[in-house]
Amino acid sequence: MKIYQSNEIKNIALVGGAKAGKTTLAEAMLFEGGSIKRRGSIEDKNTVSDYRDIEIDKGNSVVSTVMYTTYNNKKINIIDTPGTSDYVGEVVSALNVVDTALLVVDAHEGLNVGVEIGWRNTSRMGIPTVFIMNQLDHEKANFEETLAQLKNAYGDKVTVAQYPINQGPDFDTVIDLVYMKQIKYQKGGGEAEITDIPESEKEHALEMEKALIEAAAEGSEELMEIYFENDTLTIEQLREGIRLGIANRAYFPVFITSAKYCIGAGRILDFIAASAPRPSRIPRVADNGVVMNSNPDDPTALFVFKTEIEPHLGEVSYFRVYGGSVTEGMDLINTTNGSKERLSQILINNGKSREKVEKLFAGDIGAAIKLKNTSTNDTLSDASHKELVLDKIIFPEPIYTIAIKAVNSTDDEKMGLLLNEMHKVDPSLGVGYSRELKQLILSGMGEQHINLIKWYFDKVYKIEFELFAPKIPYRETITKTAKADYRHKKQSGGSGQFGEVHLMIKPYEEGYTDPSDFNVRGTDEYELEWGGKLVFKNCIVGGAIDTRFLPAILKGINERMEEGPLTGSYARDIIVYVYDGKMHPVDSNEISFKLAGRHAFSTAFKNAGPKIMEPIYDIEVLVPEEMMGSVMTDLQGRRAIIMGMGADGHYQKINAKVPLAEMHRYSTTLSSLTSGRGTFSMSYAEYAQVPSDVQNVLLKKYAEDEKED
Ligand SMILES: Nc1nc2c(ncn2[C@@H]2O[C@H](COP(=O)(O)OP(=O)(O)OP(=O)(O)O)[C@@H](O)[C@H]2O)c(=O)[nH]1
Ligand SMILES: [Mg+2]
Repeated sequence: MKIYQSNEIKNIALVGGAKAGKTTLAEAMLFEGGSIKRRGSIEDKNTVSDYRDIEIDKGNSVVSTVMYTTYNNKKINIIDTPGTSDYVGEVVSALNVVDTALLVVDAHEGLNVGVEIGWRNTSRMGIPTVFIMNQLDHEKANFEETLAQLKNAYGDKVTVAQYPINQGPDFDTVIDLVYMKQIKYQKGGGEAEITDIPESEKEHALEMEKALIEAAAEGSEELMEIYFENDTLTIEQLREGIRLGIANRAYFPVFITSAKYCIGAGRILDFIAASAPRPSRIPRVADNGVVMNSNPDDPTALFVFKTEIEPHLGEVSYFRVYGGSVTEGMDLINTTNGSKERLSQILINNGKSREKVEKLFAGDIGAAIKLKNTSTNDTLSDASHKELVLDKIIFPEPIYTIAIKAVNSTDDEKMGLLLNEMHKVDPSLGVGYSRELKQLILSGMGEQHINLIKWYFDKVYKIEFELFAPKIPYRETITKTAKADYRHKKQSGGSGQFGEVHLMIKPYEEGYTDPSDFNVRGTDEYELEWGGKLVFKNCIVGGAIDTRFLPAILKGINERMEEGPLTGSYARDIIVYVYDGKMHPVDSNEISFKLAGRHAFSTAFKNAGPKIMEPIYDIEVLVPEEMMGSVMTDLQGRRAIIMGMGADGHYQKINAKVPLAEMHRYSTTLSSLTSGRGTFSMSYAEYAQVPSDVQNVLLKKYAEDEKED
């Protein structure tokens, strides 16, 4: 394998909606680049990209696949991503390490939700984007309509580079506006026939070329001047303009293909090799502010963007080189966690087939196996650059949570280990045991994401499990002041137990004042592990209780705070004034005061207008205008408080505060209300008191559960 220099490398990701043809297009590109001799297909379950058992079983991509081919002396690294929106974590990690996105649009579906999500991700991350309109061979393919939709949604910067002469089942010929030639492809790939544009097409082609040249001229001021002067650009100037325009996201070319018949894939490689941004165009910043531009003269720095566990091989860590070069056998330091790693082998992949290489230069993508202590998002650097920690991928926040339990409790431990492994491979999947809820919680991007876990447990690990709605982490608090006292007294044989505590509790709020009738002698403020505060005040006068018993009283109160008197949930935001009590010269001890403190606190709590609090989330929903009505009605049914609404491109954005208890399976509901077009994100906002009708329901349920136990 030839070793490619930094300026001979291009990195692209295929993104877009499910079934647009990304995997098939990747296959066609590998074929045209000469990396494979035969093209596989989704139907025959033998593509390079969809090689995993789960992908063969489901007939679509589930995780991203790293591949490469070569064209015109360039190495083109291709990452094929899954289109199903629940697998967006894979798309985000791929977009983090490529310099161009190919956004694949299905020519008969037109602008669908997959294209919209692809566009949103590439624009949010500022990735140069090329549209590939695929499936031009489809009997319902409609180039003009699809183009109009793209222009309408994303503006005139969407400009055609090619248009079809014969779309539909006979599709094989295009007019290429960069070359100003007609290209007739062979169905199945191979050498295309390039001829002059026929007379009948000339006028139309010139008109279309003009739009392309205008768009390209906007690439730089210099080109703009040349264009004004000469009214045209030379092909070199045109290419330069296209290159600059793409890199700056000022221009989004549209190419057309039929991946199924291998039409157009070679031309795309040709275009990528010539005009797609170089690796140096998209820098990665390090924690210390150093900007890594994939420069081969910089110190070596690798960023791990993906981890996979392969049968017989173990952990495979995919990385991009952001500085210097990496050679086989090199010793590196994982600057994220400080451990040493040796790259015993460097691999480059085409799906499941791999070859060893001796060296990779900055900008390139490769893989390492059997690293000892390295995960996705870690940096591996030259040992003399311990401070070089590259910016991490920010994975989307999970929006779907579910509790999981093995049917057979002997599987519990194995299940926990497997889930942790799955999290390592897919950081957008959250796994954690909640001590508070006493449930193992999975969180992800939607029901389909969780279904992947189901698939692995059913088909591969043969572990039976159940899924439940996760419990809600309620809190308890008080709304008014109350006093209580408790005497703990026990006389059994020898020494007895005695402790008496008088206390008052009051809701904690910022800027509170102490009542004037107490003489506060000491204040301890605790930030509770589960949020909120406990403030403990010693107001004892005349030595009614020894100070040495105060920690025991606090302990008793703390125990009750951990298991609130209403529903057993954590209590928060309470000030306790211990102002009186009694001791016995012989029988008083810590346990007595702990119990007295605990009981006095419980009684006071029940008389202090106790309230259940629930977690509230900020949610942001994006929906097409015409679907606003049904989405709003649904939100109102979820006790949502609408905080704002407004246009966001072609969408409406709704910001609302919604109780977590009402958000269960919201992603599934939103998807069915909007035919998959609505998306949302959510993040924890605050705790708020539940309305009294909800509180009554919760109290009743708690009482019933207690009875059952
Ligand atoms: N007619 C026609 N069918 C195509 C074309 N490209 C792909 N297909 C078919 O469309 C279906 C989906 O193709 P894939 O390549 O799996 O699409 P994808 O975009 O990778 O889909 P996901 O992995 O689910 O995101 C398969 O049945 C393909 O054979 C094309 O150019 N023309
Ligand atoms: Mg695919």
